[in-house]
Amino acid sequence: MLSARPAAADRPCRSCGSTRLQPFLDLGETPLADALVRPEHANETDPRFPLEVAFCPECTLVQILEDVPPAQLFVDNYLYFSSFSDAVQEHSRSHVDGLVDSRGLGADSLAVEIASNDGYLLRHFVARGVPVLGIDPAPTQADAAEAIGVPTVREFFGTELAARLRAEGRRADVIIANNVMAHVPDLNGFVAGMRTLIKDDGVITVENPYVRDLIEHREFDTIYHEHHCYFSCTAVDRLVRRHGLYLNHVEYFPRLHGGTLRWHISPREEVSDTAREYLAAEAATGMLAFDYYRDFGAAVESIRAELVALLRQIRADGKRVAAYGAAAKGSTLINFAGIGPDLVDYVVDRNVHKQGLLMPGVHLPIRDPAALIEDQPDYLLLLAWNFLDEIRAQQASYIEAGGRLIVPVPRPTVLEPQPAEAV
Ligand code: JHZ
Repeated sequence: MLSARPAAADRPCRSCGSTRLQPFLDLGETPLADALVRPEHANETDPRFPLEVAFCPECTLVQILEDVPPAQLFVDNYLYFSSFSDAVQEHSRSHVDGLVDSRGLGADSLAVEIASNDGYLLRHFVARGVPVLGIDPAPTQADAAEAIGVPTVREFFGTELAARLRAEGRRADVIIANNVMAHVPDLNGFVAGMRTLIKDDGVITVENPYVRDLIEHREFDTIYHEHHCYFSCTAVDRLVRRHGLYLNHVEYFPRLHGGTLRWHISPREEVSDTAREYLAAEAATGMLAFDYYRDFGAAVESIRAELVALLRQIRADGKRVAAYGAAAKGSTLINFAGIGPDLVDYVVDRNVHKQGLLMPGVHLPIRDPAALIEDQPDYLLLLAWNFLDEIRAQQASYIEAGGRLIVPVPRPTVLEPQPAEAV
């Protein structure tokens, strides 16, 4: 089951091909983070794959060294539905409104989204009368998208699909790629495909968590096999220039997925002051050199030790802990830290497709959040800490009844019951 992996020193950079990659974090062997387990397989051992992270000293891209075949990662039993977060819905709607208004999009335009999931974003173009095309190989999500009027090509995106669409006469005025560029093993093919599909005066917007937040806020749990790359502006700039595209503008959303950047990329070079400032700030912060990443592994080790000690103490005091969010990042956290049924009773998640299944690896059961009110565990470990505000609002009754939230990063903390700032 494990794929043969070249030694770190031999593995070429996913962007520039350099063979001088410098590893800085080893999370051991972890199960696939989104491969939730059916109860009938509870007694089986899930496949595990090495999870090691490295920095490229030539193009600055942070990346994992392992490749799991995409069909195994995203199609079989892939249960991530973008529409389950109100915050993501609102973020998408305002993004679409901004694009339609600023670019004057209308009935003759085409908006393409790569990894369109359940149509959570393209639906807003449809509502504004702009033709859309979704691209997503995950069948359940594509069915959901089609059901709300979002036509979806059920394939992985790359040079081949882009060339085919272009040959059919389809060119995009806007391409949106949210939380997908990190997911593709063939990064250069993905960017080359976007260049093929975008009109010469079009714009591509790409969103992804910012590697600076990952490092500075210790968000190590966002590392898993689906995420091949962890981007800075510098790495994106160098990547897209190789394909005749320019990083022209940058927006920052500090509360989305722990800190997200939106890069505006076009065939025409029109670099904004903001984009220049981001690039300059990355150089000034030291992000372009290995030293910036060197101590991250030690920081992650101390989070693991502190979290396990905290949970053991809670257990020793005779109290009970549940967890919130059967998120992919939750799987990295609990498997890396070895948090099993001895420390946490169960996980809750409002995605009905996940309820009744088991978390990968440690096999904690996933239940409806209603269980918290019936059961009132003393503590709730927030695996989906990126949705702290939203979850805290939903769980007001649990908190009023004495339940306490624990956030795991940037260091394990039991939150006070009164409203506080999100991580
Ligand atoms: P969530 C996902 O990662 C998947 P994950 C993907 N790999 C990616 O790149 C990142 O996002 C960016 C649930 N929930 O979104 C829904 C509630 O139960 O942080 C999810 O199962 N109640 C494509 O999986 C989970 O929590 C709620 O109120 O780490 C959150 O997972 C809300 C808001 C969410 O991402």
